Amino acid sequence: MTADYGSLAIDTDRLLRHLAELGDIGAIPGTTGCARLALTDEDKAGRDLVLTWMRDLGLDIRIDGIGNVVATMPGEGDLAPVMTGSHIDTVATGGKYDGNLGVLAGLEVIETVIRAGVELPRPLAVAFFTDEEGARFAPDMLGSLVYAGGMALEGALGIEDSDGAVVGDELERIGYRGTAPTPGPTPHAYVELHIEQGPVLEDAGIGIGAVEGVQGISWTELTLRGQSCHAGTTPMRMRRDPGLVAARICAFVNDLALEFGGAQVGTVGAMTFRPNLVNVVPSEVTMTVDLRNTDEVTLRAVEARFAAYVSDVAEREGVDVERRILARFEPVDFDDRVIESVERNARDLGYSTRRMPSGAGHDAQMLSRICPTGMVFVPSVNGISHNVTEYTEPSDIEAGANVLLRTMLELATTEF
Ligand code: HGY
Ligand code: MN
Ligand code: MN
Repeated sequence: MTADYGSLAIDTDRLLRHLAELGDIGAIPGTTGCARLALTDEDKAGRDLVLTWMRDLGLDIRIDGIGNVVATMPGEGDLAPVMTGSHIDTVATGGKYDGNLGVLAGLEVIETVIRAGVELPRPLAVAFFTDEEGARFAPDMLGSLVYAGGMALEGALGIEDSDGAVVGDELERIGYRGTAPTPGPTPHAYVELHIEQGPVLEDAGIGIGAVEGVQGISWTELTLRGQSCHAGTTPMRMRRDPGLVAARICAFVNDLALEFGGAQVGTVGAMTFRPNLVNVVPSEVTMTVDLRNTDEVTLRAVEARFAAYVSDVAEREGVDVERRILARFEPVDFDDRVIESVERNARDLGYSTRRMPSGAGHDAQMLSRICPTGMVFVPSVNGISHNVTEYTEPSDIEAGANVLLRTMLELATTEF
């Protein structure tokens, strides 16, 4: 039987104010979106603001070598905290909720507990992890991967973006290359609130997702090299056109996902032609391919089909291929005890709930390597995310944050 916290609830207006204030940093003019790519000046400004709120609560702050920030309720004893958190970096066309909601709702939970004077056997902590999006520095979930011991700090610090900027230098530049060691301390448990970013909860009219796990992710960068030549004088039979190969690959990725069906998705999100001129057959094309599936065996079969097709179509067109793996994470299953806690607390609070996998990657998938982990989802309006129109209703935000509060309190009094 879980302790009775009566009517303890978060302060919804305070949380909405924090979301709006953070969303104003990197705001994209004329839209409701924001752009705070990892380790940019905008990311720094967002970090500084959230750190101010953490310090205002008197939390113990820990910044590690990859720039992860963990804020823990002060107190005696050295029991591992129940941790929550997410990320505050965004994609270039981001919304105000992806990642931000998990960090600010975590902060709100801690402020609610402190103000209510709730005594707990172990502290609560809230974190924001560096470069969750992977949109500037791949792989995604970089900070939480290092925190969980999945990547050595030295390797992470050397990662470059497409302009040659280096993670370690950018962390120095924005003042977030911390001294706390990595991997980070193992939490007692980790639970993350996040917008669903897809249509499932909204379509089902359900308010709370008890997330079972995260699907596998496979990111590949292809560099296709042919021969630039005159668009007017060069007969088609003479061409070695990487643009044609890229276009065929783009169509194939879509057809492959439809052929496998089920959870399979495939995306070509970035493509750069060089020299990118109207009257020049391109010499080189760089493109990215994102493949995901909830099942590892199926994902590997899809990757094999994709790799074989790329080799075949490039050879037919006399184009050379260079491949670079940007990210590869197997599907993860969350801890049943945490999933059940999310479900129980959602029901106790009167919310509808269902179990579901996550289509998006999350820091929770890295924390699940080191401690009992789960997630709480709330609906995305029109199932849209990674888009400036991303939106979640205040009532759903309130519901998600209160389920997070109750789940964290329960985990704090649960021995695993
Ligand atoms: O790519 C993802 O799923 C996450 O948004 N980083
Ligand atoms: Mn996210
Ligand atoms: Mn995202």
